[in-house]
Amino acid sequence: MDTEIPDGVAELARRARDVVVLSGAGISAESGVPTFREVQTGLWERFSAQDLATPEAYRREPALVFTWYRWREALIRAVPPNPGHLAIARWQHRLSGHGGRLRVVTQNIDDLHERAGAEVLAHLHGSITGYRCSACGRPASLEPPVHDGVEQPPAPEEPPRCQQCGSRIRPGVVWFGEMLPEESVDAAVTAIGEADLVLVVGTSGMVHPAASLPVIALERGIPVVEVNPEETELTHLADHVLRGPSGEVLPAMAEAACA
Ligand code: BV8
Ligand code: ZN
Repeated sequence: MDTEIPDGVAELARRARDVVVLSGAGISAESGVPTFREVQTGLWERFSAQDLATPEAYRREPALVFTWYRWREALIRAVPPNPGHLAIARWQHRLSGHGGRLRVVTQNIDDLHERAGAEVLAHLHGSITGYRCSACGRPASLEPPVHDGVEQPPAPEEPPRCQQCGSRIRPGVVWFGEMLPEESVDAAVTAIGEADLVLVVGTSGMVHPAASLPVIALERGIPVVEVNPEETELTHLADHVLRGPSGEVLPAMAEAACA
């Protein structure tokens, strides 16, 4: 299905010189990475992602939480970027070659934007590969996990210990109740403050403070385009809504922009 982009939006894409893309889990859905809203399966059914993505859960059950992240990391490493990621990368390259820029601000902890060839300005919620010591913060580089294609995480394994201080290693992600990296938030706020077009792609707009970033664009009176198959908490902020999967909509947007 080649997606039709309304003329008004195609014109915005063509004219934009300073684009910001705010992406959420939905942009990786077509690569096969489950979004946060999708239910967990099997023995993990009793936990919601929300319950596991917290410092309390890690303190209470470090092996369970650590294993869940290692399984998610293995899954992410096993799937390719999809046409939506590739379209953003193409658009970014085209703009930087013509005196413009496209900056990516993502809530996602996967590296699919990067593997599609795009530069990412900010990972607001950290990265699945950025393991560090839970006490002294020393970065830890772990061997990539094995992905034997199982539908659910393996039996919980104890996290490795920090070589410096012996404390447990934790995932380099921002858990619920934890502050977002200040430099990431500042970079995102600055970018949206300078943009002439903001795309909000594949996010339910339920997690703060990331969800409040598009409000900056609204206050500045610059156009906000939502790309999502469903209505979200941010739909009311958008000037234009493209109701469809990002893997189909974004290539059509990039096509219009690069025409
Ligand atoms: C903080 C990393 C200060 C971990 C994540 C009450 C009101 C307001 C706020 C709060 C509140 N109570 C608590 C809070 C604060 C809390 C929060 O916002 N809670 C929400 C749930 C109410 N926020 C925090 O705790 C943040 N920190 O506020 O610090 C502070 C400090 C101390 C005490 C209090 C406050 C930290 C938030 C970061 C949490 N970490 N990720 C990990 O990944 O394991 S968030 C995680 O969930 C993801 O990163 C992502 O951001 C979020 C999921 O959201 P989405 O990305 O939108 O994904 P989702 O599954 O929800 O939706 C998918 C979308 O894709 C859908 O719209 C779907 O339609 C669409 N889609 C599907 N297919 C496609 C598609 N779109 C396009 N194409 C497709 N094919
Ligand atoms: Zn340490």
